[in-house]
Amino acid sequence: MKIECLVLREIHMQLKAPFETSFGTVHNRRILLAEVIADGATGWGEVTAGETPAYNAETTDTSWHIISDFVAPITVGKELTTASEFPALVSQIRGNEMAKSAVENALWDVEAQLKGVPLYELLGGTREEIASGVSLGIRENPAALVKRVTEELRSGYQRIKLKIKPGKDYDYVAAVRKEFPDIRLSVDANSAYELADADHLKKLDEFNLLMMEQPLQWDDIYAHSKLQAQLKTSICLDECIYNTRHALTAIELKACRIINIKLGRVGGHTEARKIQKACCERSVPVWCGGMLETGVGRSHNIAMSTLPGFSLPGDVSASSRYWSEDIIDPPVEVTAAGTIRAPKTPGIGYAVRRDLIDKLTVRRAEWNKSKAAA
Ligand code: OSB
Ligand code: MG
Repeated sequence: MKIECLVLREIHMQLKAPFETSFGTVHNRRILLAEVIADGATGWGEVTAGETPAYNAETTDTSWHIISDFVAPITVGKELTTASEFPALVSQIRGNEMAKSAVENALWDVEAQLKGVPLYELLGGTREEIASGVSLGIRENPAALVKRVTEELRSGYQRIKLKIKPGKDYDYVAAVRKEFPDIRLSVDANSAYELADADHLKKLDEFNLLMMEQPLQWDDIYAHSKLQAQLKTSICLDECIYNTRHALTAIELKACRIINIKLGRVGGHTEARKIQKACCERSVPVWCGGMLETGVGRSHNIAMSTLPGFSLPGDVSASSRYWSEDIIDPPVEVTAAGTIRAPKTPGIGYAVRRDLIDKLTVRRAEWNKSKAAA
């Protein structure tokens, strides 16, 4: 595959409803899309960075800078045998996983199309349908949260994840658990607590949670090992895990019993597959996290979630929960049983709506092989 052209676009999309986590509230998304053309096929990837560096260090703007000034000059014009060779090509760029991931994933889409297979099959996926769960933002009061959970369960979702932060935790979880004693329920703190809060966090053990996601600092695997030793509830790491080495460290230190894999956070499908394999070999369940993606990012998440080891419902849910109009056709839909079917057509398996993307685009840059050679 010769990378002939890379187009980078920034699109603006308004979320149907604001999404509140322990680190802030998002109303409007500024999303970068990478379009890669190789051997005549066009693939798409999405930068999953946030607008602010609150979840991790990357942002929409740092990703624009890294892709424009480093990824594009290194990669456009290069010849690869498979998309899995991409990480080696950009290994001189430290960190910036979300920026690199968008371009790599677009190449996986290209490769699947050139081979005439759905992306999930190229990745080694073993299921045609994935289990879907939802992540619910922080609400004004427990009653409002219970109402929301009721609605999501009615749509069929298989697992409910509640965002929590200090002061909006115990009472909220208690209210949901009281109303729904048997559902699969988890919480996500997005690094809002410290190890000194262990006694407080231990109180959540009584709710029989599926997991407690990333309670402590975003860069502290060791502190999570200290907390996990005191908790009945399984810790799941999200923010802490950027690569397979981090995953192996966390498993070895018993810092968690479950790992959330996000394509952007780990740098793309190649690294995600390595983490999935390492976890599978050690019987550590994994699941696919979300970053309020458009359909492009969502389609890659769906493909990844078909891999072995993705044994827990993920945060990949219907397009209509986020967007009044998604940029893919058809939008991602969830069955009454709370599953999403992986498309069977080559590549990501959804048509990308260029007309709509053009309308939403606020900046655009393009690199092609002749420019890169100059
Ligand atoms: O921690 O999983 C997270 C959204 C933005 C940043 C971090 C997270 C999230 C979510 C939402 O939980 C997942 C989604 O519905 O896309
Ligand atoms: Mg999380």
